[in-house]
Amino acid sequence: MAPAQSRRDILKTLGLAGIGLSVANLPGFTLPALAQGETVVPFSDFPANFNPNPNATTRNYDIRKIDGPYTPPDQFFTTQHYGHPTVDAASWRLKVSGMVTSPLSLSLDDLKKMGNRELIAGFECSGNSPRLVQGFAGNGKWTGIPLRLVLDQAGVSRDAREFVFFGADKGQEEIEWRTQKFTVEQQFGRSLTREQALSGEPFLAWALNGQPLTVHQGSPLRLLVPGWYGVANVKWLSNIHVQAEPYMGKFQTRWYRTLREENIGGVVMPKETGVSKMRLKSVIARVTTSGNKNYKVTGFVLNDGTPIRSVEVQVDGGAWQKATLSPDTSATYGWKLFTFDWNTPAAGEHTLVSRVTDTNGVVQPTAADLANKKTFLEDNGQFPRKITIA
Ligand SMILES: Nc1nc2c(c(=O)[nH]1)N[C@H]1C(S)=C(S)[C@@H](COP(=O)(O)O)O[C@H]1N2
Ligand SMILES: [Mo]
Repeated sequence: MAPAQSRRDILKTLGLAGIGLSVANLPGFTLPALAQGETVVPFSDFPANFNPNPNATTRNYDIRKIDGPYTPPDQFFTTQHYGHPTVDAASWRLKVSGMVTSPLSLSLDDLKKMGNRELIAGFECSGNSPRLVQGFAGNGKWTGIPLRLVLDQAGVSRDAREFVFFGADKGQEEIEWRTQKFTVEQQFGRSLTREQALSGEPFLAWALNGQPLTVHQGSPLRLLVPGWYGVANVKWLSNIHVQAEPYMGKFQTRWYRTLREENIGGVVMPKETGVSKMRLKSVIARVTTSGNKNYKVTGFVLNDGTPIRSVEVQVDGGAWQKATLSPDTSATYGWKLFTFDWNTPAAGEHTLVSRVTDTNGVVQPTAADLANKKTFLEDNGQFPRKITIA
């Protein structure tokens, strides 16, 4: 078993120890920062080969390091399909084209003149799972403006139905059609329906936690669709194209869908759905102790913004016990942190698992409940963790 990680070790990993900063005096770091003398108890099922940086442009967040409501920008998970495009901030423009009365070409300064709002939103990649120790998730305070302001300025035509968001990143793709194959250069693109795009919720962000977006985060501008899986949050946003017909691009209609078997009218059928809103998930992120035989379990909840009724923790298959939701993370679309006091567990190995229920009565499924899901995206199953108490 690996030795327990001390508060100082955690600060070291965060790169703060050497510059004399402590968790306590960082902004926003209230619950669940480690208190003096608290140590992290290692999970015995945490993969020894966990690699937070598998390649130059991908980063997993090590959720054991959750230290407050917001994920530090330099630790926010990151991933994309075509690598990082080169975007020249000075000549970059956000274009709005298609079925609008006034096509637009806006600089970042033009956008900043339209307002300055904050949005607290967390998200996970729809591919986040136990395999990644749930590290493809994070929570941020974003600065920007509602998408609606830009669309209103452009004047959306009455017959417009579909809003396509293109990133500046592109790649070569083979498109199969019947017996033919076409090689095309394609920009990353995702779409929203008219109702979704004009709802007032989608957001155009240029800063994360008060700092301009990094290249990883999609500088200079990205879309955020609160409550949706990460794929909706188009980075390096360069063009919004408004059209009447559904957008059929690869990342809209082929890569980001889920195949389930469902009973439809008495017949079990395959059913394919597009990845959209985040499915209700809770995750145990870490266990800490102050060395007095009492342990604290901390985790997060992500979902589509529906209020949460309860989070419960189960130890070794026993009764479900209520966890406490942190008052520091009550924003509708932010992740919700929870804690659970686990007092005087016996020495030996234990299994901990959490489950969340929303106010509609939807309960986080078990892995067994998800057996009808054939493809791996949208894995919101309960996430058991193993831990050894000395
Ligand atoms: N332009 C562009 N935006 C993109 C992607 C991409 O490949 N290109 N990947 C999406 C996916 S699948 C995810 S999970 C999130 C990741 O955002 P992050 O790197 O800021 O965490 O970006 C989304 N936005
Ligand atoms: Mo993703």
